[in-house]
Amino acid sequence: MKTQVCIIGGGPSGLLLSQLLHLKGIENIVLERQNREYVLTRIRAGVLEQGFAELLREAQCGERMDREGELHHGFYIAHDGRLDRIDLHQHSGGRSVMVYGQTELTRDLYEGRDRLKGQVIHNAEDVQPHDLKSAHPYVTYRLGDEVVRIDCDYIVGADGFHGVSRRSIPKTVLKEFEKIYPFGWLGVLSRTKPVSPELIYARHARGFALCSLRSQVLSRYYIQVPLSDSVEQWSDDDFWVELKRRLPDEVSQRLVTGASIEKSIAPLRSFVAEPMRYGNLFLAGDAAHIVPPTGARGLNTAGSDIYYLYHAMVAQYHRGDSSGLDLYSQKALARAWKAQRFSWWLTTMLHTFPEALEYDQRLQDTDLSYLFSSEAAMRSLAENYVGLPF
Ligand code: FAS
Ligand code: PHB
Repeated sequence: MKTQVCIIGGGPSGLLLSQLLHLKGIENIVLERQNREYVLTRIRAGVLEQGFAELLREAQCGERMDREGELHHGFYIAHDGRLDRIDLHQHSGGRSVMVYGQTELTRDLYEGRDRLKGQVIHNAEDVQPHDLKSAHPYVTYRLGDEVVRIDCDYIVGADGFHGVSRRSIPKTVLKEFEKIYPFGWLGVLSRTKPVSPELIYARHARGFALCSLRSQVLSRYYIQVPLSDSVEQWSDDDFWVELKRRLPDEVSQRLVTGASIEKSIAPLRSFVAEPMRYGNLFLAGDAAHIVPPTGARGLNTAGSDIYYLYHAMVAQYHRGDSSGLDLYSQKALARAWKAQRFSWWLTTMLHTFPEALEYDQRLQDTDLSYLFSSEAAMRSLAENYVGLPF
């Protein structure tokens, strides 16, 4: 088989790039190791920057997001028994975020691929990129007993943190930066009315909590738990009791509880791999970087990678201009590190750290009081949360 761009990974990064390139007449094939149903069972991000939402519309996959998603102009921070609102609209020069689940947008992207008769190959096993430094790289994979080869011009590794692409860059070239947090997030999805029209990030001595939503009848909640916890230890009732203890009374009293339809624990890490290009392999999304979900930057940083790569490939194929590809790693990393900083800062300010010095806890208190006393601090938070420019 032959194509122009072979994309490894059929998550949001791979599908979004595939759809955008197709619309510009750039041939591509997506290789996904799971089946579509499995990919669509994963419950992940919920908040989209305007830039990501605009990319989805450009990919002709934004119609349901615009119909069912919710524009949010602010969110709350709960602390010391009270709620304080962050007015994103006021402090970011009139911008907002779109609340629309990653599962739904991934479904929209799959349907977009189907509409354009895009090539997404599921259950692709043993995917392996080859000859990355040559002008004629190729990818092999196995479908059942058959080994298939795809010759291409470029390979995009959009295969997430546990994918094969990053591991294909020689250890003598790749540099990895990592910070592991001493806790995880226990997340619950429930068919209940959300407790608040806008998100609530709660800082509490018992640990962080987050009240989010997918729609007015589907709520998403998280509580910080020790890394040693397992999902089996947490009954739905125990979860609701603990969540209420971390919220101000005015919120916990109106919390509508219900059966969890999804319950999982995600560890928190900060991770960046450099460079994001090796020969004709380009890393994008979680294959290159991971953030703690506190700042809702994970999927959105994948979005800026895709934006840069899409425009770079259009320049290359339509005008023979390789400058975007040559600068891709530098540009994508510059923005990814800003997302790393913001996610680390918000995580550090809002979570409890078991080994923290009392001095560190005072710094957390001060960070929060400075935020609510400074227009500059509020503007900084707002511009990062709505999304820095691509
Ligand atoms: P993905 O991991 O989504 O997709 C990679 C795809 O590649 C997968 O479908 C995988 O099956 C496939 N693949 C892997 N190896 C392969 C191989 N060898 N061959 C072929 N295919 C292969 N972000 C937020 O902004 N907010 C959140 O609340 C949030 N919560 C999260 C919770 C969890 C548990 C996780 C893991 C992530 C969360 N994230 C969150 C981040 C998440 O949304 C990612 O940023 C987003 O999924 C990135 O998308 P992709 O880069 O496409 O990677
Ligand atoms: C979510 O709705 O899953 C969500 C929202 C905001 C975050 C993290 C997760 O910061």
